[in-house]
Amino acid sequence: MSADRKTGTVPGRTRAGPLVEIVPGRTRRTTRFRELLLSPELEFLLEAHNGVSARIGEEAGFRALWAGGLCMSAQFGVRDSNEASWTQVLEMLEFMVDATTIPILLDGDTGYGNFNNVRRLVRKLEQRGIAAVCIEDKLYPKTNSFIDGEKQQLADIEEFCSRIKAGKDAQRDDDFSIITRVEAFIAGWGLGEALRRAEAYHAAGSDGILIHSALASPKEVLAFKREWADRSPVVIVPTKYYATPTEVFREAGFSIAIWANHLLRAAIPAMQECAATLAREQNLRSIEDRVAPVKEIFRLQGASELQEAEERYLPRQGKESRVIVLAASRGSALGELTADRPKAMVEIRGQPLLAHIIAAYNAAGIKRISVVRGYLPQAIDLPGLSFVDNTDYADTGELISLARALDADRDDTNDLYISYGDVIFRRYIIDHLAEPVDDFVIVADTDWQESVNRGRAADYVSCSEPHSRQAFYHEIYLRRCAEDIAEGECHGEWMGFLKVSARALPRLREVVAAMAAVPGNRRAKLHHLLTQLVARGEKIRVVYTTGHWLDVDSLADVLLAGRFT
Ligand code: SPV
Ligand code: MG
Repeated sequence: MSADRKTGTVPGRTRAGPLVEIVPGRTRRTTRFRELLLSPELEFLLEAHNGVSARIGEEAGFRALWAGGLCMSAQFGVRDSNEASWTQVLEMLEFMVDATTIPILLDGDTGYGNFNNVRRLVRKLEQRGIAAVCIEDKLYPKTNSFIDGEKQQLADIEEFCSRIKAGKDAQRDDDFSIITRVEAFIAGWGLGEALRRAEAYHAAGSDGILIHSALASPKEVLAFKREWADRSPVVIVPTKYYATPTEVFREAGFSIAIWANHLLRAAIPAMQECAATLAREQNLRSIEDRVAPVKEIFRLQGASELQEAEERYLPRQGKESRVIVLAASRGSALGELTADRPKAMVEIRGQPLLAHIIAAYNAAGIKRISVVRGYLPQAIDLPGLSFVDNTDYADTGELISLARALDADRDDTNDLYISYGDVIFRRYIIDHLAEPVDDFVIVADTDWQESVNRGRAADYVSCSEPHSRQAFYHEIYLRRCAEDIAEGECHGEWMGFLKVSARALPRLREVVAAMAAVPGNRRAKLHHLLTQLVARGEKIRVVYTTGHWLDVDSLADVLLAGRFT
């Protein structure tokens, strides 16, 4: 194709204005479309009708797309007769532009009205990042060219030229293209009418001619091209003359061939077959290998980009935190109540104790919960949990249970909460734990005298400062946690919760593994772990609170828990 054909405005020149699509480091889509239109090579446009088909077209290597009226209306389930409003088309175009980086040529039908509608259309297309529009010389509402073409009325030439001129005057980006589609052959006219019209449209400012034909042979479009020569680029839609070798189009010097409806036509038999199979067989087995995996949908949607963005933008805390609930022991003190289930499954107000614990964590947005089972593991069967079994539960303590749970899940990307399976609590306690950003956080009950008065075994804490009104604003750290802290040094009762930041998890693993390796620690409890962490120089932040939790150790506790609200 000779350089003479390269008419049109100078690529790259842009009228100033806020509406021009500017992507840093990349040529504008309008400019890239114009380059394709003016290129001496035969270029190809693929039909796309929504965001995902547009992305598939781009991935296949197409350098531009055809947003065809036939397929866009068909995917809405309506006819190619302007039944979908132009703004509905515009909405879909926006998804297509967002899903791609390549230029899109809109099949703008007749321009949806007269000159005034065309200029508004052009403005809106530029705003949405569409590179070019094609308008055809028919009347609104149009009918598809392959339906009773001969009955279709062509537009008055002058009136159609006014649509072209108004569109060209309206564009702000000089590289936006308006292709004009000559429907003379479709409407049963001859070459003379086609050329007369093309000439007028060219003079009115059209950037290229789409010459359409419904014949099974390319003879009309080839005849047109011979006469038209290189006055402006010529675009074809070979749907009906599909058997023509592409070389013929190349040799004839066409600018662009549009594969105008093939993605939708490919999808239709695939969908029909899938629907019929499922209706017939009422199961998914036979279809699974013939449909795209769900992962492929995620990929086409760009799901991984969102995951990366979530990492960057969303606060991590609490989001994907996980919990280890230590629930291996039987709770022999509960007698008959634990004959057929471990303590964590004893019912409190109609629900297993463990269900109350899970509900509290779920309410705080934490759903990754793993439970260490020991005594009668099968009895712990609540949904949505993962399980770790400590088969040595009878002669090991909580430290070993924790060590097993840490070994079972080595994901250290999120904060970890460690909890007992026999402690119920008000939900806000989790918020107290979650708030400080320290590596280790525990909650201590200032009402520790209550446990002393009841004569029960408890883990007491001695801290850097006792609870007081002034201390509310201070950062308080653990000094010691044990069952036998002298009254003068005791500041609270440890409630059994420990939060460990993702950052500190490798250090926790190290300490737990080192302790678990010592035979004398087989029955070690978590307060031994806290003491060891402090001994190693870790700072364990203490948050004081009062009441609103219950350690279920005895039958009396079960009764008390039943009244716990
Ligand atoms: C379209 O794809 O909507 C077209 C081409 O306009 S045709 O259906 O051949 O008219
Ligand atoms: Mg169309």
